[in-house]
Amino acid sequence: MIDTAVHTTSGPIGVDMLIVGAGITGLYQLYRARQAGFNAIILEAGGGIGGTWYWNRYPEARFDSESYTYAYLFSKELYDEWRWSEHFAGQPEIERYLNHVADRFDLRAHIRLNARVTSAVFNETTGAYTVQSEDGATYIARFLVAATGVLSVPFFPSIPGRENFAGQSYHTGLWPAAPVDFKGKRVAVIGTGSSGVQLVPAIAGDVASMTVYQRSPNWCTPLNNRPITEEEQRALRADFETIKKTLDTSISGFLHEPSNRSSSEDSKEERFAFFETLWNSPGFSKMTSNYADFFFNRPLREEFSEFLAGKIRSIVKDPGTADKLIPKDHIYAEKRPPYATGFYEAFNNSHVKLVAMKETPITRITAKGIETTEGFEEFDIIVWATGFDFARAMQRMGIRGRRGVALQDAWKDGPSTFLGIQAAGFPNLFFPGGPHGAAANNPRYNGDQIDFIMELLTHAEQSGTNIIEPTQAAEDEWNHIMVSAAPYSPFSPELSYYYGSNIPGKPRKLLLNPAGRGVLFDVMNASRQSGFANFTLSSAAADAVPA
Ligand code: N01
Repeated sequence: MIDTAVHTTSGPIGVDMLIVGAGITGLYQLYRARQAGFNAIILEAGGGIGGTWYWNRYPEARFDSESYTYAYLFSKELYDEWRWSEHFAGQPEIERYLNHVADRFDLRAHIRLNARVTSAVFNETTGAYTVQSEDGATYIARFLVAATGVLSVPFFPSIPGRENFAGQSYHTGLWPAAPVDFKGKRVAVIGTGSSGVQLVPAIAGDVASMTVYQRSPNWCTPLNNRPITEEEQRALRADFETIKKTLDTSISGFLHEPSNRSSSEDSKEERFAFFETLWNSPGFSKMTSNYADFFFNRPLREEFSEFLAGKIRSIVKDPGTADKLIPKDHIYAEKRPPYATGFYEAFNNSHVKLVAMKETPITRITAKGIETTEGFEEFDIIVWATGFDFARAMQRMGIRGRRGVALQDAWKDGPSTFLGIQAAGFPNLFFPGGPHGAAANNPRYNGDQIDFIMELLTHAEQSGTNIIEPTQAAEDEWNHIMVSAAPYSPFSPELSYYYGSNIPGKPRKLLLNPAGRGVLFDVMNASRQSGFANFTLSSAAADAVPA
């Protein structure tokens, strides 16, 4: 095998596994592959390690899953030696952690930065992919893993004149490495999803003025972040095995205590008292520790939304602004809720203004600022917090499978997968962390998928085969499970980006795994027990792949 870390010739580079993306998923895949003896490398488009946590470096970007539940659990030594400073770590700390992991496990030498993949074409004879990257290199990879994430293609809405703005403009998902100076600047923020609501309070104290352009309000609740105390640090270490077991097995992939109480056991007054406890509890526990019937009881979610509307009115001093910040088009959990600190409070500053775009839409952007149906405002900086084209990245890197079929054509009506890890017609392509995989705390699900992929590769190797592809029947069955479970998901097909609804012209299809982790585990276990019978395993000619 060629050691890609020191390879200098100009010919194609042969590798066992080429992983695209040096985010949380890609790094774990690289670790597992190298541990199993594969000659594996990562190609990463960015100039540093971290994936999402490299690109999204806007002020106050941070986890909204607890740091120790989002981080790796594969090494007790790593877990023991890394001390998260806060329950929900900020981007700089997360980036440091991922760089530490790369160094700690000798991964860095096998990662090529600034190497965006431009094409990856399957060769039917060799069973390998020919992969080209923007830096001019060509690779021949027996296995191709797209660890490209679901929130990695930033979306800019097509607002007339967007490109004419002469001031500074930034997308939260493409934030520059050099800090942006907001001091004394007139700033527009467009978008109030998780990114926008984190950024707005973070810069409110610096800016001369800020106008937040909100198309639809979101149900934003407090993150309730705080430093991890010494006592908690000790407990986190002492309880590693229990914590790991819970995170490895729980449906949500969180540590939050699920409630076994039904809402019907309480009076409305008692329910509101419980909601108050949830309001003061960390991150996603507003969902995961809510009443046991929360996801099956729409009136309960309407009541929770009523409680939240009361909270918004109590925080925001101007009743007109408060009313605009209360969602009318959806109830809690129909869209992925953001968790932030001080978002609503920011509007109590006289220099922070809200524009409700449904009442006063943006008509155009000029060199100097933004025009709405109500007037024009000049800005020095526009921040686009307008989200992502979910699960799109792997369809934009020129993947072609059997008979030269492009993945983006095969998936023109939406992704079709088996276990959210492979697609028929694209042998030896794996995409942990892609569509149909996760339904809650992402790294936990993505890790489950990678562990399964490694078992599958080992099984193939032991059986003397090297071309792996799910059967069409297995894929059809998994798609059927996804489609049948989708109506039970709380997310709105019309409003949630999980259905692709934020991208004009994108097919509406639930891109998560609505059946959840339990079903993912069940189907994976059945596959293992059957000797991976839902995959077709075959062999390329022994000398077909360059050594
Ligand atoms: O993107 P979003 P995001 N004109 O799609 C608006 C993760 N994340 O980057 O709701 C004007 O949620 C759009 O309006 P509407 C997390 O999974 C995690 O904020 O479509 N506005 C919305 O307000 C999150 O869910 C953290 O009407 C337009 C906003 O832009 C995901 O990333 C932090 C528009 C986009 O919101 C995405 O979050 C940050 C238009 N034409 C992100 N088009 C953590 O804390 C869209 N918008 C871990």
